[in-house]
Amino acid sequence: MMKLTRIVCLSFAFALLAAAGAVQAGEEKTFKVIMNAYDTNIPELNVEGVTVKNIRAFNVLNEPETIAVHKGSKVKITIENKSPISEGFSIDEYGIQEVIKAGETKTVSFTADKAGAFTIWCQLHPKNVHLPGTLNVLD
Ligand SMILES: [Cu+2]
Repeated sequence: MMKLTRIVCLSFAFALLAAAGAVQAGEEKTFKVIMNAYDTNIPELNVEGVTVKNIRAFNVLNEPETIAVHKGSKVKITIENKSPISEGFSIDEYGIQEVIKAGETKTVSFTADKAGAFTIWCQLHPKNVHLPGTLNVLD
């Protein structure tokens, strides 16, 4: 009876370890980024023939707020563009460069195989009209 109990406990512990290992190796993380335009007091901007008035920043809102994953994770980011014009979504170090049209949603998927803090930015417009985001890949 004692012996049987020990065997059961051991196999349970092993199953837990295997599960923990599997979660780390193939970890999949899903994020949502919302790009939006906010009214401010600076002069109008004409982009793609669309005049945007009183707008300074095209903000990047993340959900959850911080995009942080462990190295080796599979990352899926859904980007929704609520801005009145096309917006770019770039992470240079990962070779990601997307254009999302006004009102559209796109999804990018990649494996986070490089550790570090990487800027998420819009390649279509001057950097000073945007608040950039960050992808954090933890070693
Ligand atoms: Cu932009």
